[in-house]
Amino acid sequence: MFHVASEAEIKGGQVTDVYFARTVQVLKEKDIAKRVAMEVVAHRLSDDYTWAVLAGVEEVAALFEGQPVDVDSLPEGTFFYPDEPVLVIEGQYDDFAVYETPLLGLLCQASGIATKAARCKKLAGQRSVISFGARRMHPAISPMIERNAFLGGCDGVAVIKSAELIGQAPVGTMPHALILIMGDTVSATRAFDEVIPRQVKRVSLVDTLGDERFEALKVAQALGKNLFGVRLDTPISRRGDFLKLLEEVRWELDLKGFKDVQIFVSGGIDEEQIARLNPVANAYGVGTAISNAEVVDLSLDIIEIEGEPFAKRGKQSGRKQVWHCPSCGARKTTLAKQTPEMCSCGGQFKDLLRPLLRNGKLVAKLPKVQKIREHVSGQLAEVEL
Ligand code: PCP
Repeated sequence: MFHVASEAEIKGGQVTDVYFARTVQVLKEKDIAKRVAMEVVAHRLSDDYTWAVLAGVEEVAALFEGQPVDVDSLPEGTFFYPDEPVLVIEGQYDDFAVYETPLLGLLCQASGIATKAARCKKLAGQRSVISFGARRMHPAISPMIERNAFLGGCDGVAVIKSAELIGQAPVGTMPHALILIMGDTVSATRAFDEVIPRQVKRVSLVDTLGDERFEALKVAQALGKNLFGVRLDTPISRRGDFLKLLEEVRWELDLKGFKDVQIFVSGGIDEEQIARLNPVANAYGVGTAISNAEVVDLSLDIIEIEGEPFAKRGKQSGRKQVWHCPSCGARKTTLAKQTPEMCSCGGQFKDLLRPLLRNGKLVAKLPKVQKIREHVSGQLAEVEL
């Protein structure tokens, strides 16, 4: 029905670029079986990003479970920098060659989404950032998109299936359709308040039929204490200076005693908008900017053959380790068998690349997505954008 690969097809190595399958054919035909080590690295990050968030590791573990390979990885949610190996895989090349395509697909997209979510959350600070972008992408991957938006920093996700995957309640306000069908904002908001379970915050959409300022006052007067907030998704043709519009709505709500009513904005929200609207906005619905985030340009390359360092031009050969100083945040990449001296700050470097699978058996305890989100948020507090 849908043009997507099944889990069995992905695990079965069918989602691969044909030249990998042909390479395996050649090696088998020529009876060449080489044990190699390969590493996943981003040699550059998009735009002016200095760091990225590694995501997709849980799915990579699922991809290689049962395969005769050893995999080491940075823990999911770990921040990484250009030229740092984030994952290393070792085995007989023709045993896992076809998995390069899904491996990179799982890491590149998930890390792009998690990184963008983290950047948006860094800018929004305590203000909520809700993932609203599933409708911009193929529904088969909505849970993946929103899981990584959540671990990257989003405070909630909109899609029911995604929320189930991360063990959270889905977050949503109301669509324009409800107001159009009910005929006006107050009747729609009242109906929502009468029908929807109490624990769901009442956020009324106030840009459908009339001026946001007057619509916001009407629903505030209609619902009183039951109204948690108003959402402005003002059409571009009417948006003008959106900050000025938000300030006006805030002013009138406060003037009429509705100081607690929160202002939620959505529609074309990205980092720049968040930085600009923060003085008034209390929460953001971010769609395309996160769900369609630029992928992280990760590549997988051979660094050792039969234990001997060997790599293509432009690539440093040999197995490496990534070190982090918990005291000052300094990073170091060394050959795997080397241990760095003490950090110049006096701190002790800690190794970050850890065993994930041994001969296809999971040897790492995979953290819950909430734990990964906390790991991200801890690092986010230590870095600048
Ligand atoms: C959209 C809907 C999405 C938001 C905007 C994402 O509003 O609420 O979640 O937008 P973005 O991709 O630009 O960030 P409408 O399509 O106007 O929708 P609705 O009436 O469904 O709220």
